[in-house]
Amino acid sequence: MLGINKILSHFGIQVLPQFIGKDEVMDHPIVDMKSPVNFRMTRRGFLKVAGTGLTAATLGNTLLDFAAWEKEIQAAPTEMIPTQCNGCGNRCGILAYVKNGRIWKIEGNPEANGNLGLICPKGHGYVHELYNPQRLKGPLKRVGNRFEPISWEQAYKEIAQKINLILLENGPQSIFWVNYPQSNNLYALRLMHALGSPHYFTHGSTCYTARNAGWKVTVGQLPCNDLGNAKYILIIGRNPAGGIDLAQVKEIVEAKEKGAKLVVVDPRHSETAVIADEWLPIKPGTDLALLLSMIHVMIKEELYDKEFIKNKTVGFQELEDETVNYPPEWAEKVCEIPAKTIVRITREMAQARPKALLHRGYHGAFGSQYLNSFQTARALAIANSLLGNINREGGIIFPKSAKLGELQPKHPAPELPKVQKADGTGIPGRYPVGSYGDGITHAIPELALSGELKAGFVYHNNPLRTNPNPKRVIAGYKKLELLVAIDTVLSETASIAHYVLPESFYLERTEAVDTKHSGKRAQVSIQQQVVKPLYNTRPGTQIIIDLAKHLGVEKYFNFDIEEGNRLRLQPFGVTLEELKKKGMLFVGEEWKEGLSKLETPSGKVEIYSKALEDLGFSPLPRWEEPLVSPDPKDPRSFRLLHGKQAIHTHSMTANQPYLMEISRYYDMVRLWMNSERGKTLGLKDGDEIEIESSIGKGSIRVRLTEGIHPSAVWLPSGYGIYSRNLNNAFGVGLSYNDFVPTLFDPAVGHAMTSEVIVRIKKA
Ligand SMILES: Nc1nc2c(c(=O)[nH]1)N[C@H]1C(S)=C(S)[C@@H](COP(=O)(O)OP(=O)(O)OC[C@H]3O[C@@H](n4cnc5c(=O)[nH]c(N)nc54)[C@H](O)[C@@H]3O)O[C@H]1N2
Ligand SMILES: Nc1nc2c(c(=O)[nH]1)N[C@H]1C(S)=C(S)[C@@H](COP(=O)(O)OP(=O)(O)OC[C@H]3O[C@@H](n4cnc5c(=O)[nH]c(N)nc54)[C@H](O)[C@@H]3O)O[C@H]1N2
Ligand code: SF4
Ligand SMILES: [Mo]
Repeated sequence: MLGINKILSHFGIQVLPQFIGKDEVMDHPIVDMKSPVNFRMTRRGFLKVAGTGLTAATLGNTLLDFAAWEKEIQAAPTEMIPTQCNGCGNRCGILAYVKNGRIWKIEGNPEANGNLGLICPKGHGYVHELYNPQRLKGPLKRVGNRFEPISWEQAYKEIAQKINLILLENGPQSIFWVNYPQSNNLYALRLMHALGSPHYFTHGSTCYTARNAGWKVTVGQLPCNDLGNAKYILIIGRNPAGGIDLAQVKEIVEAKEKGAKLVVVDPRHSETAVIADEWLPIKPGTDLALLLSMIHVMIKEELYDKEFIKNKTVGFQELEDETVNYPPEWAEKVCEIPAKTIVRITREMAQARPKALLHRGYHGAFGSQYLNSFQTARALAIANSLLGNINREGGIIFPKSAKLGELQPKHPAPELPKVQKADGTGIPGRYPVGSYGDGITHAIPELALSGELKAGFVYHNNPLRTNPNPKRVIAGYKKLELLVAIDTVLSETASIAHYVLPESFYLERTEAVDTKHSGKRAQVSIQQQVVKPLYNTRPGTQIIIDLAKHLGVEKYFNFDIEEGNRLRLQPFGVTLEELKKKGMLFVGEEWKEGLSKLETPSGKVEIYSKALEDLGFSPLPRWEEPLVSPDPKDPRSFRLLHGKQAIHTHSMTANQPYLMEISRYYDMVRLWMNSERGKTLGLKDGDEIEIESSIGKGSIRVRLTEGIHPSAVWLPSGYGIYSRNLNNAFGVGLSYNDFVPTLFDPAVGHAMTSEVIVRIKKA
């Protein structure tokens, strides 16, 4: 295994100097409140209202007659338009109701695979952002230390001029685009390819790339869970009731009602642990040890599916040889789950197989957290394989996917770029197991500081707040000759951009047709316009097409959103009109049980991976310590964990007044610490503490609880906003990213965001 030097030095870095402070970003007088992009009402605006005759007195009378007003509103006709929520990446199907041209309410679309008719609190809260006066109202250009309004045409012209100059001087590989993984990502990718750049990124390296890589190497693709039909569900560090997945929660509840058992392995008593039959508070970073010893028990007691192992896997013998080293008594010492419990739950799972599954995971435990995350995901896939549940009812399933129609041949695709991706994803000797499609987004600052990247577009992403080590990220993004942010508000990232292009709010725009494949039958879906845009904003797809036209690559973008959507739907035999009426439609065949050839080199489950061995990595999951661990002799030393609360999404909802009010009301902006550890530090519940890591420090109030492993503290991840333009969120709470150094896992390149030790004391 490659050592720490590779991890820290790949981009020529050490634990990093802080070039400039966050204060510098905060101190930019970002929006000139007196300019026409004013967020307050201008004198002219006031006079306009006054001119309608609505004087204070008549307004007063209107307000007094509330009952009449309410009656009138209730009686007004409503129109229902199905669309997709944009409160987080789940993009649930919703039905939006409009009255008098305003949003009246939203409901879950009962047809939608991903949410089965439900909506979460973030979804309800985020709707109100449509009317948030802090929204961007038109394109902005940075002039010195302030923003000035600029027309779309002029913004496009100036951006294109600058990009073309940079292309001429530095070549196409100096330009990048960061996209939230969403429906128009193929258009953004097409734009980068049209310009000759391979540099398209998503947020994956701070979210899921280790998990995806583990599954991909082992079974060829990322599968889903058939939770609704499972009899035994073991969830390791996934919290669908807090890191919301509505369909999963519904399916878990249904399975439980049918008698299924739910076991949650989480150092923290999560929202999902609340509904579990058993909660196993594991020592963070040691899930690999638990899995290796569960595998040990399955093999030793011959509990596994012998036929599946014989016919559908390679490397079982090597696995047996390796896992003799991991008896439950060994695992107990490492992961702190009693050996007896490990043996019992393994036997129970084997009894229930093949309708027993270990959840495929997401972010929290092994998405992008630890040095051993990739091998943890491999061990998880292998443990499922031993249960013989792969693509079986009630097990781990390969969902049916819907491959969208192509724009070509009508609109030829640009050639693939000839240059390699500078982040090294997919390249032997660099990050060969990393996802080329996602890239290593948190390497962008390094690549900007080294001069390899010169200009970039950041679309629906906020790396200045959502990537680790903000001071380094700020330094990197500030070094760019051109930064264009496409957002709906002045996020941290938008606040330092040279140009800010305002995207229409999701309810104001029709987007590229999307596919959903979380269920047993694929769906196509559409986000469509529900209300007219309130301001001078445009849909993302339109912005991509407009940019292409100005950048001289219009021949690849000779279509509009609607034509693109019709072409996308072509393979499915459904019309755009039908889709618009329903919001989502099932397409393609129903899922069927059984395994044919897998997308791995051997076509089978690769317990032993020759490909990994050839790349210099362990071909089998082996126990590997986390990169760093708290000092057991220091009462102030903890591992810093983080995670979702059901009412917030990443960095994008903290500014929402209703959602933030819930945070305040329930006192949720606190750091979780084990009560016993708190006592040792002389702390009482609610006390202010100081927290410090090698790269940052801050203070926050503490929540003392039995519900967290003593070795760790846990920070809710939706806070710590430092853009002054988001004044409802500004300065509330902390972000884990303020404490996490810039790290790159040697195989995948993920950010290892839980490999951070903090010291805590009473403030
Ligand atoms: N409310 C809300 N829901 C969301 C999102 C959101 O922002 N807000 N975002 C969506 C996205 S992009 C994602 S990636 C998912 C994330 O979904 P999850 O991965 O479920 O969410 P997290 O809160 O990151 O982590 C889940 C749990 O992992 C636990 N954990 C931390 N370290 C360890 C460990 O070492 N071992 C084990 N076993 N457990 C550990 C945490 O205590 C936490 O309860 O949520 C999606 N849904
Ligand atoms: N602090 C913090 N960091 C995190 C996480 C976290 O929870 N907290 N989670 C990690 C995980 S799991 C993930 S997946 C990543 C997510 O990382 P990001 O994608 O950067 O996270 P978001 O906060 O969702 O950022 C979205 C940005 O898009 C903007 N936005 C919202 N709606 C629209 C829209 O309709 N159009 C446009 N153009 N912009 C819009 C928001 O204003 C915000 O600035 O972050 C990772 N890092
Ligand atoms: S989980 Fe909630 S916020 Fe996310 S898309 Fe669904 S309803 Fe919207
Ligand atoms: Mo994520």
